[in-house]
Amino acid sequence: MTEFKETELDERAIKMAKVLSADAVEKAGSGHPGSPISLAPVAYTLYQHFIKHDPNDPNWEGRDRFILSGGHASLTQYVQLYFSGYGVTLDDLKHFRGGADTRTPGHPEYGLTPGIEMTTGPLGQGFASAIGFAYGERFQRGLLDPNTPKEESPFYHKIWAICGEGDIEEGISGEAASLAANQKLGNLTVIFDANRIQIEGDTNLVLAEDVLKRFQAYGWYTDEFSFIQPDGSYKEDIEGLADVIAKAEAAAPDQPKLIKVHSLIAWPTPGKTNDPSSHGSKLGAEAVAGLKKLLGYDPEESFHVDEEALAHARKVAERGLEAHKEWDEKFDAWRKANPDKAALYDRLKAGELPEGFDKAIDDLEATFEVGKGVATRGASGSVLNAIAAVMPELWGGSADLGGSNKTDLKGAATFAPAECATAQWPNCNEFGRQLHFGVREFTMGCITNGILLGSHTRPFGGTFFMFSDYERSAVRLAALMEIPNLYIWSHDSVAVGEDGPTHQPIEHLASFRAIPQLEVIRPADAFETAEAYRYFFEKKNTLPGAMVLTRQGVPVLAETAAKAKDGVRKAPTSWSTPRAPRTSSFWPPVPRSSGPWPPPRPWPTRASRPASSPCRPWSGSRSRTPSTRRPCFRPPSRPASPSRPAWRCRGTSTSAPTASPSPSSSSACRATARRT
Ligand SMILES: Cc1ncc(C[n+]2csc(CCOP(=O)(O)OP(=O)(O)O)c2C)c(N)n1
Repeated sequence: MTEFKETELDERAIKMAKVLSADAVEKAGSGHPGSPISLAPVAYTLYQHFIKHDPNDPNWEGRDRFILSGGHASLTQYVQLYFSGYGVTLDDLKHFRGGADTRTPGHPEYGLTPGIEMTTGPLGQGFASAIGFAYGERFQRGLLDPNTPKEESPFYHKIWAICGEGDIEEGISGEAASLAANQKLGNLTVIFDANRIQIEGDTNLVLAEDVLKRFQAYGWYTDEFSFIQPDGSYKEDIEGLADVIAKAEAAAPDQPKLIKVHSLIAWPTPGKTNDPSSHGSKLGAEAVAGLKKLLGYDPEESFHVDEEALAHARKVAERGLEAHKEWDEKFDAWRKANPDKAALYDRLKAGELPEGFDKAIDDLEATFEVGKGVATRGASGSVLNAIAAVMPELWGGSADLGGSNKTDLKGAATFAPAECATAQWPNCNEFGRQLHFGVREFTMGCITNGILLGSHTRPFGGTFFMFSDYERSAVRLAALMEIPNLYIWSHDSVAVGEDGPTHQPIEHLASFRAIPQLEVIRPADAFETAEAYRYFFEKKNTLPGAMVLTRQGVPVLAETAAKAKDGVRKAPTSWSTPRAPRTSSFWPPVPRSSGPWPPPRPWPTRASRPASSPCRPWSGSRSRTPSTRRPCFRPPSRPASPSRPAWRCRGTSTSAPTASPSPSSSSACRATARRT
């Protein structure tokens, strides 16, 4: 039982949340009103009673994190941010989906709106990244405050998420849920809004299994609560819901929790309740008027604010301030008792590198032998191990290809509870830094995104370049959010050997290079690999980077020893006479099974010189347009990049993107056009 008692003002605030959501979509002319209307009591209960937050300081270190996995229901969150006093205004609600200048876009965007922890919209990713947030919480606490019982540590916090059937149907949620249970992520609670409606209608057609049993099998704690009463009536009993959540929190400290809430989409909108049309279209004037009448609002008035109910809801900010003050005391005591850790925290928070970072790379480079054949994946592994020695915040692993990707950190404990230990990985520790994702590339991308968003630490994840396809959607989201995820993609070309065409990346380089704000880095040799890492970590621009690395040995070049340091970050490095540079799309060259090695280079026969351009955005060969709108709510460790392509082209008030290739009007399919 909780001490949470629903008052008349709570009830009025929930009604207002429903009406404002309906009005916002109606004014925008499009959007997703159904779930924000029926989820209003759930979100209100979480924001008012469970989530520890300080609306006056959205980046407060001690806050709980909330992720709305079904980003289409963004008004669910925007209205609570307005109620809580995050600085989201009534005007912002009136400009929902309002083009480039809106702070309330169709789907929540990280860095744009205070209180939004992550960009969501691609279903399933919020769920999976919430698990990454929980990874980040634990690892960061292990770095900074490992010996304090977790709930007493200033670095302990909880992760809350709301998801819908769409998230549950996506395989990514199941993949990630499996890991979450293994990891005993007891600070994660997900509310599953089971309204049994999605765009095409009743979910019974496509989601027939008992979801809670499935999650129990993963090892989750599960429970359910219904607003639909046995007699068919509907009661938004938020006290009952709060009891179920509180019971879960108390009963399962070491298990992630899934609470299924049976609801009716858009309840109580006349003609639209439990109707799929309410999912993604405006309700229409008649239905909105009907909703307002039912809830005691004037149907003629839009965006009416019940000031008394709003003032009541805003009191959550006072409670947040109190919680923050208490936390400050705890934090100050921790600082005094742990000056070294406090210095580490300050460095991580500022996004700075440790003192020995350059030396670690310099010392490693001093061991490289010019002329020797070294696979760049091997060089990458050496760099990771060298910098890991001075960067305790660096952690990562692979999707079951650690030995091949060279992502193993020598001597590191595995990030997993001790009871997960295996013959191969006996050293498991809840604060370990070696990650194992299983064969789950997409999960790896989502979890590392969550780690970056939820902590100040620096994760990396490896797989074969071929299987980066599985991870692509999370990579794209990292690029969109401008978070410096690090992908280590080895076996970069047709030269993967005997595995054959299923393992040969062909279009991958071009397709990943087409993702705006993803820095695809393909170093030519060991020196360029080391320098690419140096630059990736040292630059303040925090875009994600993909290291595309060879399986096979490639010669360590004398030229790069001298020039790679400047070369990776500037214009292409030249090896021969200064003619028009010609960047190689098939560099490094592929070793041939017979014939001389290295093979004769084709370039000198042409009127051009070879040049290495391991990362096109770094050498300035891809144009960027300045951002139309600066993100405003990011912690110092996650600054935005200085210039950004026009990802944010939405609505009518921005020009078309220029950073991404525009399809030719005459050839929707270029390959077909070329053939015909
Ligand atoms: C990966 C992905 N595929 C498709 C969509 C388009 N889409 C948006 S919402 C939705 C249906 C979601 O249903 P549900 O989670 O039940 O949401 P509710 O109807 O309860 O709002 C779909 C298919 C998407 N956003 N992400």
